[in-house]
Amino acid sequence: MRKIGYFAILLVIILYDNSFCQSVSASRDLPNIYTPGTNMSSKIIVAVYSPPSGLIVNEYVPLGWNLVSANPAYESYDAQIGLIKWLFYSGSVQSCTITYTLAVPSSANGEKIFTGNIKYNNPNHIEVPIGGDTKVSDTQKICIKGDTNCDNAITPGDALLAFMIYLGSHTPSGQEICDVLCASDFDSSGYITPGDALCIFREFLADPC
Ligand SMILES: [Ca+2]
Ligand SMILES: [Ca+2]
Repeated sequence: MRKIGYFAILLVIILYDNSFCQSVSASRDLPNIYTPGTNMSSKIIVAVYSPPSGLIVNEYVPLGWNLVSANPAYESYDAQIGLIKWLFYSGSVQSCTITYTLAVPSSANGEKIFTGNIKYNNPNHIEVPIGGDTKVSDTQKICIKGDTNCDNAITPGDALLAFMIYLGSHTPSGQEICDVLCASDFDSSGYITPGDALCIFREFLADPC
């Protein structure tokens, strides 16, 4: 009897889990840098795990950055709010890479933000943000491994800052003069971990990892 009870609980967990399982995800891939007065291409990688009947992809690009081309073709483009919309339905809802090109104004400078979301029914309405890159800048920030606070010296404070970023108790604002996330990921693993913080501290001690 107890086994049946466990089985029932397990079944409920599986069903509950499946009902919240995301069947589509999307991730943006921006270049590292943009050049004012030229075209810039961006990608949205759409992964479909279980195809819904329809899918809307909304991408908000910086205002004044006009759309030059898109593949696959977009459904609508509103330059006033910088919204490009793609619509996929029935057989066309499948994993794909959307590529689009924008004309960067010659007056553009600083950091520019990209946001977006995907919408579909599964069977309830689901809206999730497009993940991946959200920012592009006209200048590439310098990354000195371990110098997380951009002061050109490696100190215990840098190790602490990397550890705080790992804990989520500090989020770089993007206004820093160096690339803080790159500096914090000491071993270039793609993740900021306590090991990175430790290696930064050992770098300060002149006892490198
Ligand atoms: Ca420092
Ligand atoms: Ca790392």
